Amino acid sequence: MKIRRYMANNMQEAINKVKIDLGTDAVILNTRKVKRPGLFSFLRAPLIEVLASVEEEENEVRTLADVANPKVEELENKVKNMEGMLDKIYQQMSEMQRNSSNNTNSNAKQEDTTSKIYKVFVDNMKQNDVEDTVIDEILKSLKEQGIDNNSNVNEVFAIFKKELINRLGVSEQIKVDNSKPKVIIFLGPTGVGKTTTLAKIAANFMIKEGKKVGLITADTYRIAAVEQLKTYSEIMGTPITVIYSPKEMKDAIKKNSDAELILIDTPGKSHRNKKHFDEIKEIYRAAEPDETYLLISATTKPKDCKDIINAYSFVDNYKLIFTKVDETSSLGVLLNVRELTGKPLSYVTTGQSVPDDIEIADVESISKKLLGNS
Ligand SMILES: Nc1nc2c(ncn2[C@@H]2O[C@H](COP(=O)(O)OP(=O)(O)OP(=O)(O)O)[C@@H](O)[C@H]2O)c(=O)[nH]1
Ligand SMILES: [Mg+2]
Repeated sequence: MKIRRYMANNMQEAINKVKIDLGTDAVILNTRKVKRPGLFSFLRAPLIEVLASVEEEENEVRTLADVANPKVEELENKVKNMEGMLDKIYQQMSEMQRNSSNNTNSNAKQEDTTSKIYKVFVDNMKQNDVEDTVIDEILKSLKEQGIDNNSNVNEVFAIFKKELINRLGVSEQIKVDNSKPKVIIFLGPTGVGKTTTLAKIAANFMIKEGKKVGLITADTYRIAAVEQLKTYSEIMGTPITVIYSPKEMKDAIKKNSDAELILIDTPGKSHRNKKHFDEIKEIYRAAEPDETYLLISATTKPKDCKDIINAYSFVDNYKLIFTKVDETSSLGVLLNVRELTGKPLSYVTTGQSVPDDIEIADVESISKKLLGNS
């Protein structure tokens, strides 16, 4: 991937520079205002700095399914850390088992070892902020299945992992429906990453899968919000329709009827403010989406998660996207929310870069992470 930095007097000029230099496949990674150098710089408008990137290999076609994005090395390191961590646990456990069998073979000792092994994984889930009620459910389920008395570390790990994989369910992603445009709406609390995630998904489908994507934004409350999505849409060369009232939604969807995917961005409105939040409901109802994605940050506190889930209970069917998993070392929120809602996991986002920092939610690796203590 080629990454370049551009300075310009305004956004349009910056975008033109990016397009000329990197072509229309380029993607904006970041924009910011920069103070001009010099004594009287405060008298003049700031410069715009744009960081843009383009894939270097022309024929390289990757899909989201490839999960392994340019951060393969980083992921490999994570896996290595995980393996190291599990090795450590195994060593601790084996030591414990040896000691207990050296001392005596009594049933009491055996039970002690068993409960210590279970405790390691329970503690690791707690460290990952898995809620106590969820852990109780897991232990209850193992008991009911008669698999709560194993003293082999590998087997206990496998038992917990299987239970977590089952609980996290099958991860579901956006699929293009060839017969008609699929209308998809993105909902979630303020600043959770709706616009960025929508841009990542749009870019992945357009650039990597060659699909026709239409963008609609109902977020006209902040100039910056429309600009943000417009910038992405210009770089990707796909149109964006801005709607100023839910009444305009139907026409906006019709206007994009030649697209395979129509992605709708919604404004960040606090669910604590009823009047503002009612607008979100109106936008949602006007869209009559085929699919809805609720975004929750992996850094959200448990109590706030519950409030968010309650607030969005007006949506019958939605899938879960967890954002900002790069900002936390504990993934408990993913399991807690899944337990509370029963809704399918879909994607996780792992950083600010468009389009790379998004992955399919992989329930196996999430389960391993929940049982580790790295
Ligand atoms: N670290 C990290 N930051 C992210 C991620 N996704 C989005 N962000 C950042 O979070 C901030 C808010 O992102 P937006 O996409 O504007 O969020 P939004 O939900 O559209 O915000 P509103 O429209 O104001 O509600 C930006 O600075 C993003 O770069 C992520 O996965 N990891
Ligand atoms: Mg937004």
